[in-house]
Amino acid sequence: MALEALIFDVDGTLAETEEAHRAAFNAAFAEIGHAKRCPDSKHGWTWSRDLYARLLGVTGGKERIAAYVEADLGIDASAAQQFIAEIHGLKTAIFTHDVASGAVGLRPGVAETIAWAISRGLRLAIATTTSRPNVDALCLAEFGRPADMVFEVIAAGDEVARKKPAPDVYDLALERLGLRPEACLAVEDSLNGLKAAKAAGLRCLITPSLYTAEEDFSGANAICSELTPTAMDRFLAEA
Ligand code: XBP
Ligand code: MG
Repeated sequence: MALEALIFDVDGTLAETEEAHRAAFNAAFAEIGHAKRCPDSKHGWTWSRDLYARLLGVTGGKERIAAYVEADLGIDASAAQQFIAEIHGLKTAIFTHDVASGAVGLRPGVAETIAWAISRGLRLAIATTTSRPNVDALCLAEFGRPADMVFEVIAAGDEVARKKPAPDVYDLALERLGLRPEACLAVEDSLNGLKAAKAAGLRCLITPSLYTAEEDFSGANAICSELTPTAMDRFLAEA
């Protein structure tokens, strides 16, 4: 079946955003004054790169905070849902502010690949675990246009019941596109994303990112260090 649409992941794929997310989490923890709200913890509510690399195994910012609260503080996250939501709301505000300044930037080749897709009449979609405000802030800063002026369809984390590696967000993108999985290609950076795309019946091209370079992508249809029009032409030629 001919390729009709590209469905992009956001964090780590369109842009190396996870260091900006980590900084925003840490700034939110500091601002909320967690020490006043929770007992001291062995990590002191500061997520180092190594700790964040481990926490990224949990997709979704709220879910990630909940996993940390339970593992680090030994607190039942279900009893801290309002506190977690408050932290995550502040974190998202800090992240979108930082991204809006243009501090993150698209990964090399992404803008050219999107232009390549448009020139070939391919439809463009997003399937991401991150929160919609983050997608909007990134697109406005990096494409100079709102996200829905760049991508025809956007499926974001909080719109579905289960986040990646579940297929839900890809299923939602396919439903909104009105396309079968065989007509689309997912572009991802992580094993959780690869699993989600495959579970939705999609072929998946992987561009490993800062935090996923060591992951096992043996089930991917293609792996390339950078997303470029040449990589896309090669994928189509070999598909
Ligand atoms: C990556 C994620 C997100 C981000 C943080 O999403 O798992 O949770 O790390 O964003 P993807 P939120 O790679 O699917 O784009 O705090 O908004 O969840
Ligand atoms: Mg990603």
